[in-house]
Amino acid sequence: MLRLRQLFRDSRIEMFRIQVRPPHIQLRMQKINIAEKFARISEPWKPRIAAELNGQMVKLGKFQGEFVWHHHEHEDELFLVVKGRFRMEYRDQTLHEHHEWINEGEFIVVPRGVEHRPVAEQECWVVLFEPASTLNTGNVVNERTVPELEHV
Ligand code: NI
Repeated sequence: MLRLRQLFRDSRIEMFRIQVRPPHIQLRMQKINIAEKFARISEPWKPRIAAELNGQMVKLGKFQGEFVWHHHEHEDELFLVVKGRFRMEYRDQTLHEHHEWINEGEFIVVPRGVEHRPVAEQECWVVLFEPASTLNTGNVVNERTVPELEHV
């Protein structure tokens, strides 16, 4: 009886072992606590990589003040506000401007080619979802450009 129980236990361990995935996959499956990650970010306009999937990145960024006018030639960008709010400003080829407030719990997708500038009067926490190739300042390169993003 004892032997049988032992055998059963061993076979369960064996089954479990088969189901365990290689370490790099296990790492990807770690859950992300958004508030915890944002607590580690101090500088505004410097998004950090929280996760990657299907060639896209989930980035976390603090917005405060005015960003730069820019557009992205090839990428659509998703902005999801998890704390605070920000104003997304747009302008077309005739330089006609309009804007929209994105509040906590809301998101917006800015299509490729659309000139935009996020402005946050107070600190705002934003989750960005966009292709890995997306440069934060798009077609513009200046002091706000972060060519290589760090993980958080
Ligand atoms: Ni952009």
